Amino acid sequence: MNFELDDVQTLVRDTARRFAQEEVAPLAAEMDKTATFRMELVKQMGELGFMGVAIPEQYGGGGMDYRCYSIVVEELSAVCASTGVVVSAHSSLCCDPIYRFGTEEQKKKYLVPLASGQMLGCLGLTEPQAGTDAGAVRTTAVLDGDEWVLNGTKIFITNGGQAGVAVVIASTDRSAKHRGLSAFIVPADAPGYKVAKEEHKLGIRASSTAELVFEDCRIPKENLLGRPGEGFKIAMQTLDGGRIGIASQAVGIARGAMEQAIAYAKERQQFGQPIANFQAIQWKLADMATEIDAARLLTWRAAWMKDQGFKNYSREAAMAKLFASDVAMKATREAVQVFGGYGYIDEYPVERYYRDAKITEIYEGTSEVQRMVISRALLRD
Ligand code: COS
Repeated sequence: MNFELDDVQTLVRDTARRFAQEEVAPLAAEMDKTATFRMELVKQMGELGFMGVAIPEQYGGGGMDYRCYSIVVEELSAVCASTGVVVSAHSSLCCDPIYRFGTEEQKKKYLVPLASGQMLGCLGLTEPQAGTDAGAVRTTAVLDGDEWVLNGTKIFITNGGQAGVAVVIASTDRSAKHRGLSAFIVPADAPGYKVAKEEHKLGIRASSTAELVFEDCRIPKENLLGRPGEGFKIAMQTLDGGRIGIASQAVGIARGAMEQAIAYAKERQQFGQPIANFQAIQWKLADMATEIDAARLLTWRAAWMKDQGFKNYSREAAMAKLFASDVAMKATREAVQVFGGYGYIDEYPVERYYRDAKITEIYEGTSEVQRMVISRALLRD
């Protein structure tokens, strides 16, 4: 693995950084306050290739590698974690499984508009009783003639309120438990598809987190993704990739908070001098920078493995997410501390970073799940 960015990766980083600072940063506080995502950003990001960074150009994507994807999510999250997760959930959880497991027809019909940013995608996996125990999905899919009929409820679905397409995991054989789960491509305009509720959240408030209800929801027979019974493996492999996206988001949140803290420490005067002159502040910044670099290296290693076509990179993706989310929590907590009282009010953005960081320890597998994945790999090898 090369530590230096190549020409394409450098261009992607510079473009994403400029876009984040010029187009996203001015909207971030308002989107957080009103808990609404500005959908025009999706269109703009689609034009830049950011809605399908690692999807080949023939399917509407940017045709770049997974490291570029990680860079884009980091840059967006450094100014707005909500925008970071909109891109990450869309790319990793919806575009990626369709690209990897879809037929040529499915890719043409669904992946092209998704990866080019014409519409947003989501993954419907979690249910009220199937969170960490993802194999306990109760939503059912029954074949009726030329159509699958879906019934059930999905909760905490990132992008759920705005998605045009959902990849949905449902049971086609209850007796087979997780081996009876299958994956489906469900367009949001399918009859019986309903966005039932939007959640009000502590952080990433601009990104939609919705409950989706399927009531005799009918989709064509050919919208089965992969083979019947492959749904759990598709979901797990999809989450392996998704965890690289969330690790990248966590790195971005941590870096954004550190940059705010550095700027403030240079400008804030106490005892007749900038607080950056005090060792208590310097050490906080030094620890943040070191941990952020370590988190990014873990994240890029997992991205590199995915790019190289490693069959199994679950452990490395889990390590990256576990470590990076912890770094995001620490860095944002310390950034608020550098700001003192000003860090606790919404005059400065660090309080938003602090609220946004928490979810990285929860979604796409809690930190406890990441430890399960890592320790199982250690004990199996
Ligand atoms: N890739 C491919 N296959 C995988 C896999 C992976 N990363 N992880 C597990 N599998 C396979 C196993 O090989 C096993 O296959 P067989 O049925 O052929 O034996 C099967 O899936 C079941 O695996 P396991 O026994 O490890 O599953 P568990 O029920 O113990 O669950 C955890 C494992 C908890 C790690 C898993 O359910 C998980 O990741 N949960 C969190 C889900 C999550 O992140 N939700 C957030 C959603 S936000 S979109």
